[in-house]
Amino acid sequence: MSDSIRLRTRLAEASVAVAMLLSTASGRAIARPFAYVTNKHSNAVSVIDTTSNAVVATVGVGGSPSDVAITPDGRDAYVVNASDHDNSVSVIDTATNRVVSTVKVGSSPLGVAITPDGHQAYVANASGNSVSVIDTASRTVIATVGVGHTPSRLAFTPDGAFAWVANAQTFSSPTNGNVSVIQTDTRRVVATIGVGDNPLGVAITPDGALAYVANTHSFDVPGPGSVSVIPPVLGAVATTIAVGTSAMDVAITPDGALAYVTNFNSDNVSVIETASNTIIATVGVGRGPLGIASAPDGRHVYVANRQSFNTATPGNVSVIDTTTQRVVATIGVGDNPTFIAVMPAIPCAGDCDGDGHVRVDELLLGVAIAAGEAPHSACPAIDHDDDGTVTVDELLAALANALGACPAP
Ligand SMILES: [Ca+2]
Ligand SMILES: [Ca+2]
Repeated sequence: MSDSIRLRTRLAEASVAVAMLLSTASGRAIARPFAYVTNKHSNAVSVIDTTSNAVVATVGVGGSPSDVAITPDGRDAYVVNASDHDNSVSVIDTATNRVVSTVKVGSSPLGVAITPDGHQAYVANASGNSVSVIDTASRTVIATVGVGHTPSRLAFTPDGAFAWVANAQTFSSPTNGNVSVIQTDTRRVVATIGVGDNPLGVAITPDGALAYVANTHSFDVPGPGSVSVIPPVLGAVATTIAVGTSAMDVAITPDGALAYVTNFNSDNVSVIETASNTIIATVGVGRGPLGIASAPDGRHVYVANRQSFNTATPGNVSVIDTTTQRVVATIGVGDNPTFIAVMPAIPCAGDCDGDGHVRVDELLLGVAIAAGEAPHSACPAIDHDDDGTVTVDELLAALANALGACPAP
């Protein structure tokens, strides 16, 4: 028997088994991405179920939690604790919503980002003028990289080759800022790019073509915010877009089409079309919008409305529909919500349409692709390791997802 006939025989047997087992399967769960919001004056993180927009957990962390990032596998949330008493990162296990590790970093950590491969977390230490590199397996600091003055937030290029660090310079007066570009394999700063005043937020499009930096103007003096648009290949600002007062953070939708910028002292969000780099909408949100993040499906963005910079005040999160550019929900959280991260989509083997279920027709399509009777493009999700071929193991993984559930979230 040839290999191809043997494979087809096994696939035919598998598809019969699938059909029989599915006839008795029930109660499959839908993937539920969760959003993690830091509450600076509550010393806690609120966990929002994005399918219901309800707060499902509140996790105590260190003092003055600032930024939060979630590993690509969705298992851990890294929260930086900016308080002088802490200068640490709390690692939250997202399955239990408990802090499982606390890692000491540099002085006044404000920003955190995780490499696309999930192996390292980079933490920007605002008073330390440095970036701490944490190995996520051992949860220890393995390197410290000197950067510019008052590093605030950071982002990785999609290939993980570079980390972009926004250096705010100061939080008090308008001061021209810059971005340090760290080459991740050597952990050296290979470029410094001048931007606007007091840059804080930084995000890079999924295709790596453009970086967006939100320039606050000043944290203490409300003033005109702007966004610097930088093609990484150019290594310099190509376009500057005027936005609202005190621009803080920027989030880009997964399709790369839209960039959302929070304007802290305008109580609104500027929506930039990346193809034209023009503002296509301005969305009123809560008071003092600061952190912003897109859901993995790109249908909604989540805005942390901090309310006040210094006074402890209960805050909330605005949910913006990215089709209508309207707020569709407001969620009460803790005091002074500051930054927010939404779990990435966890790939589900065999879920061709990404709805969180593997149906019989999706399994049979997978079998047809494996047998060469349907194109790979008909369901890339069946090729779980993305190597171009569909193996029996991948079909069985899809079968397991059909019988049980797609992986959490
Ligand atoms: Ca499906
Ligand atoms: Ca494969």
